[in-house]
Amino acid sequence: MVAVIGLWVVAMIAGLCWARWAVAALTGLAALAALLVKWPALSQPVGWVQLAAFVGTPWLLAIQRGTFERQVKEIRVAEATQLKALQGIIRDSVEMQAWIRETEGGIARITDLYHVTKETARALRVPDLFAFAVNILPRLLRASGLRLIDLSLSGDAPVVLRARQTPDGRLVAEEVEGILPVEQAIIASAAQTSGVVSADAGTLGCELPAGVSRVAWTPLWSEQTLLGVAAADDLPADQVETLAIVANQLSLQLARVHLYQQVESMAITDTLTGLFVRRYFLELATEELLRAKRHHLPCAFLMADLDFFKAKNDTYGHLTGDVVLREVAQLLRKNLRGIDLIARYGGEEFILLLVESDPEQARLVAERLRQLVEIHPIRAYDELLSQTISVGTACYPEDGQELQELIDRADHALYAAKRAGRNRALRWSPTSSRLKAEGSREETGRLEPRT
Ligand code: GH3
Ligand code: MG
Ligand code: MG
Repeated sequence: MVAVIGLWVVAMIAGLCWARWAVAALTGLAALAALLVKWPALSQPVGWVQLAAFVGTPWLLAIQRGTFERQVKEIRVAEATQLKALQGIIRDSVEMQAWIRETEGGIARITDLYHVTKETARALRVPDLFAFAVNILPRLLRASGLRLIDLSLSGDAPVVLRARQTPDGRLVAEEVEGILPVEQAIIASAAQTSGVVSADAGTLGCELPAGVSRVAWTPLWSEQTLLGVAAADDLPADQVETLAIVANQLSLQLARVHLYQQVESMAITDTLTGLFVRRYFLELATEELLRAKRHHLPCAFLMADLDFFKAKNDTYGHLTGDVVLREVAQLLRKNLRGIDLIARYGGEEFILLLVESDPEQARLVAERLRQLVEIHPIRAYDELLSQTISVGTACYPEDGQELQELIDRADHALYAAKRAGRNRALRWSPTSSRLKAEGSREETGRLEPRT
């Protein structure tokens, strides 16, 4: 009986362990042993029930264990699927974060570029353009210095604007006289390039500024015209593309500024003589007279008119007359100081403002200019001509206080010079104004008309 129970217990354990062959063998053995010891009594129906329970319980346990094993397996499979899905989600989210970071970087660059355009688009002059660029560019470029070379002034030397990095990372405009050898080398190579070039002292063949080991530069082209060059000192290699993008913006803005300056200069410059127009002269003279009043400084207004110019036109034609007019205008301008003003006031009449000049200085200048024109031979097409001018002068503060009054009096003095025989310079006096008044009355009676 003990063996029967022992076999049954082992069969139960095998059932627990889901060892189906062992359960079958052990329950078979246990049933056989039970039949041998005649337990249960199979003559009674209850005996069959007992035998069935005896043999069935290890199988029930085994079935339970099997179900449990299957469920565990299913759960593990589900877990593995979920884990895989989770890993996929984590990978996607990492990729998404990297993309967001990259997109944010791109947006920041586009925003900065937008700011470069917005800032520099306000500039109307090249120095303003550079100042605005210097303000915004440290956000885009990690350069230790910036240079903008303006090549627009045909004939004149290039204009170089420079900025250096301060220890706090800002770029600050730097004043250096003249063009440095590195800038000369950059200008020389710019016309042959179209993109960003980066070079050290050895490649450039000249010394670099102290503390600079490399310079990157790019020409600023507008269609077929080289407007200038943008250069960055010690620019990291990964920023070359950014410099190219910035340079693209700068060339657009530089072209716009040049166009603005051209239009502005056309509006204030007389096309035939290259002198200022009357309106612009009056604007500048108003300022200058105010300054003279503020600082108690003298100044003088000169009105100069070509003598018998109508006859020259009539004899040689208007084209020749134009050449004479232009020559006289240039002669007068070249023989004035840079601070003095000269403009074409009317047809063949010029107005001059001699800054900080007293009556004696004004007399000397007027006489010198008159003589210069008189002795200057003028080549106009096939003709070699001469020309004289008459000059009237009015001095501040002695001859008048207000701009129009001074101009009128210089004109009265000019009238007096014409009446006195032309080719002479006279200063205003009350007599000249009287003469002019009488002349005007006579002119209405058609005595001697004057321009
Ligand atoms: P005056 O000595 O009194 O000044 O005599 P004028 O002949 O110079 O003076 P007038 O006023 O009789 O003539 C001025 C002439 O200047 C008439 C006009 O045709 C000429 N003129 C004005 N503007 C121009 C110009 O742009 N080109 C040319 N070729 N002639 C001009
Ligand atoms: Mg004249
Ligand atoms: Mg005239």
